[in-house]
Amino acid sequence: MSIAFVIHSLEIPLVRPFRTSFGSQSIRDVVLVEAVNDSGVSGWGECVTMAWPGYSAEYTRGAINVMREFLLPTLLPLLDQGERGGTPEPDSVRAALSVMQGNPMAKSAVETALLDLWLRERNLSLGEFLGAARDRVDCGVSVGIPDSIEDLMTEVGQYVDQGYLRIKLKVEPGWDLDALRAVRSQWPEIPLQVDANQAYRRSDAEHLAKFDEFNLLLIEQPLPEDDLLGHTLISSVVSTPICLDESILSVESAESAIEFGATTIINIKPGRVGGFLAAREIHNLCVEKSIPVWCGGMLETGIGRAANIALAALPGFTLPGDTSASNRYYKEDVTEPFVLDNGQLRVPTGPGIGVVPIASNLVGMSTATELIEL
Ligand code: NPG
Repeated sequence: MSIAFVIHSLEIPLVRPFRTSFGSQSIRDVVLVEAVNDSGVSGWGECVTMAWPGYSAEYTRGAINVMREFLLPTLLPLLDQGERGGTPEPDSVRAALSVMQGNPMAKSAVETALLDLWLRERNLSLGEFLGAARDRVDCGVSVGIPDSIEDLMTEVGQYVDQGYLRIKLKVEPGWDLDALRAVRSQWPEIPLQVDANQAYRRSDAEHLAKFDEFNLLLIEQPLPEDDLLGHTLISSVVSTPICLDESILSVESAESAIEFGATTIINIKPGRVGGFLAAREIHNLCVEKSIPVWCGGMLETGIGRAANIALAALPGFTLPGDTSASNRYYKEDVTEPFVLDNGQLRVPTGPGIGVVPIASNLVGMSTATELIEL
């Protein structure tokens, strides 16, 4: 048994530019990792980096480099052992990758491709493997920073009409209270939350407290990633629950943030925490500590989306995720599209992540393909 890896670089236009406090993108730079066993079965993982290090330190070209130069070669002894035992066990893959520091998105893509392959060989779905408790998940939608309040109202109106169960507004200093006021006056009841992507500072506590009047589910990541104390401090001034995203990098940082009073809700993204095994551990910790969790999104294609939806079906995911339908992002997805049904998406039930790329879409969207045989 040998495993070959193919790194697929794709570019897919977004249906509309997505602007956040860290920048704007109109084309999604996607990397798919394919792990192929010698029976020709492929497992797939999506790397959620962006082209530039705006959300976190990782970025796409760096991620490809670290996979090629370090992560895949690190797996070599494990894959050699696999000659007798097949695709390596998910825990061994995770342990082998953990000797390299950081780079959680690149690690998650490699780990997920091998996990998907391992599950397909066993005819087991990712949802079953992770412990999914439901067959559909509630979906929210994340609304980028538009050019005007008018554009915001049009975009939110479309999502409400499509049936999304919760709206998340991207905010930053200068684009917050007016946007919230406008959306709340039109939709007084809709579950609403905001995401600042680290754009505020401790000195903005009083300003953030003004968000309280809009009856938000949560304020996501108002302060920089490493400012846990700052989040604890603003929690004493702001009544709306604080939810951490960028700050939560591992089960240990999740536990620290919870114990420290820096967060009462957690956004779990497999890419940010280094894979689905780590994501499940954080979920389990949060269930034990009665901390609600929800599944974040990174503008994934159907490959990453399928896996995220399996995760979002775990019992502790009690808030709608950023797990929107394919047409929220792309005119054409790389897989068969995920279609919203009553505000929900169906958890894939096929082996592994349950979906594969459509071959012609993969070719049409491809900018580079690299074969790595270890
Ligand atoms: O629906 O996938 C989605 C987008 C959700 O807002 C969203 N993601 O900060 O959470 C985020 C943001 C993001 C997108 C971050 C792309 C990084 C890259």
